[in-house]
Amino acid sequence: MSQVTCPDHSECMNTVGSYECQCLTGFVKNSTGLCAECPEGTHGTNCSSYCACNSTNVASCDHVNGMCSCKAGWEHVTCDDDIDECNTSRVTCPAQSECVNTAGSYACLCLTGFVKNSTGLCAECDKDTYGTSCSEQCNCTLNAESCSHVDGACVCKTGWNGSRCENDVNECLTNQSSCPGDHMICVNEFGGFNCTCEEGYTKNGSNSCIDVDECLNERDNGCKQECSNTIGSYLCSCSPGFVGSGNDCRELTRIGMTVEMQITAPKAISDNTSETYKEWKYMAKNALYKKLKPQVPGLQAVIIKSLRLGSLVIDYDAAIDNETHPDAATDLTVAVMDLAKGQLTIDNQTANVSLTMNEMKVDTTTLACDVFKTVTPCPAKQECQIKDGAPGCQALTPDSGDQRPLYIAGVVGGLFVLATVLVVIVTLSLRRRRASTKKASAKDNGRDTVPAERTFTSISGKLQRSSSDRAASVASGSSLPSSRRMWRPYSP
Ligand SMILES: [Ca+2]
Ligand SMILES: [Ca+2]
Repeated sequence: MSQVTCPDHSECMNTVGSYECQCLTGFVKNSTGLCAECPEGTHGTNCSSYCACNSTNVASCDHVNGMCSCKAGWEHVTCDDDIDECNTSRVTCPAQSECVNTAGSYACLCLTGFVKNSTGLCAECDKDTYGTSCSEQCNCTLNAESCSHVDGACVCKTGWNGSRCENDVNECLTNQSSCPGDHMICVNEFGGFNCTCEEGYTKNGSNSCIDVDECLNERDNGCKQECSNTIGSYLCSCSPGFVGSGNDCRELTRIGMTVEMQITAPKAISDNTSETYKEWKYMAKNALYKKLKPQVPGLQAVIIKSLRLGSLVIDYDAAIDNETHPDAATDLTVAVMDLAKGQLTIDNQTANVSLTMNEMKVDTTTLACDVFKTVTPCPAKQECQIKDGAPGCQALTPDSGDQRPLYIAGVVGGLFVLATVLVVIVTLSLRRRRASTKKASAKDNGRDTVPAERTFTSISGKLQRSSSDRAASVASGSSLPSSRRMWRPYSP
């Protein structure tokens, strides 16, 4: 009996009276009678079962037993479940990226603020972009130091704020200690601030201000005469010999005089640059000022011009204010005459004073008006006279100086008349004499000219009296008698 052979993928099954070639599980008879593998999606005996696999996610369905082989990324019996690769150790994303699971797969996405570069790695956004894939444009102003590559936040440079760094910070308001030094002033500036000094102060290093000595440089002060520095400012004052305040200075009348005293002064005062000289100058000034001032309210200053040895010689000016003290010249005259008669104390040494003014030695015999004239000349139509015991300028009386031309005319006229009368008298006398001589012939020629001589004698007598009047009045220092004034034009 011959052996029956069934085609591939089939097996022989004995039947009553015959046999049958039945397809194996997973195969089915096709139109040619051969067994072919189950069509896709079916399995089992005669491929009568449908695969239960997810058709999308399945790679293949076993045609015998219907088991699903899943595509990558999917799992479980029917391949319905996505595999979260990010949770497995199989996946490692590069730096600055994160793993993102997807249906059936995963992706490594760059973190916000990073973007994939040509090598596939994630690089930080350039300075002007930010956000996911660096797709946003930064909106900061130029005052920003940087723009966050993640969220675009502007990081401001020092001195600026605001979301776009568009606002200047006023450091002078926000930070009281911006300029901590004394006398410093905070000045706000765009993007910063500056510390300057108050007026009258200057920077000393970066953190302090010191006073400016405006007096050191003429450009820094407006003083016309003296300048003295003060903390934060300066003061103008008048030089010695001037009076007033600030720059309103008026020149004083200065009267020079020399005082000599027999006291012992150190030899060092012969060097006028020495400290001793300065010290003695100061003492001399104070001594003279204290001596004179009580008598001379108009005395504004004693200005020492020089000190000399011998034993001590002080050249100085007394500066008086005639304008506000009309009696200053009179007061000074009296005070100087008192000083010349009195004593002075310098350096605890008291001695008699020898005083010289304008080469005139002032002593007990000196006339007050002579001292006064040295102190101040009288204005026109006035002259020095003693009134109430003190010298001063007094207006000339109406019959004196201002009438002088009239008096000159009067005197000249008077003399002319007198001379004419004399000539007439002499002429008449001569004629009479000649006549009587003729009449008397040679009998009597002894007549003299006594009347004429007597007249001349009386004129020269008047002249002599006038000169002695003048001498007497000069000696007494009193006002001159009118006779002196009358004759003055003819005095040698
Ligand atoms: Ca600022
Ligand atoms: Ca100053």
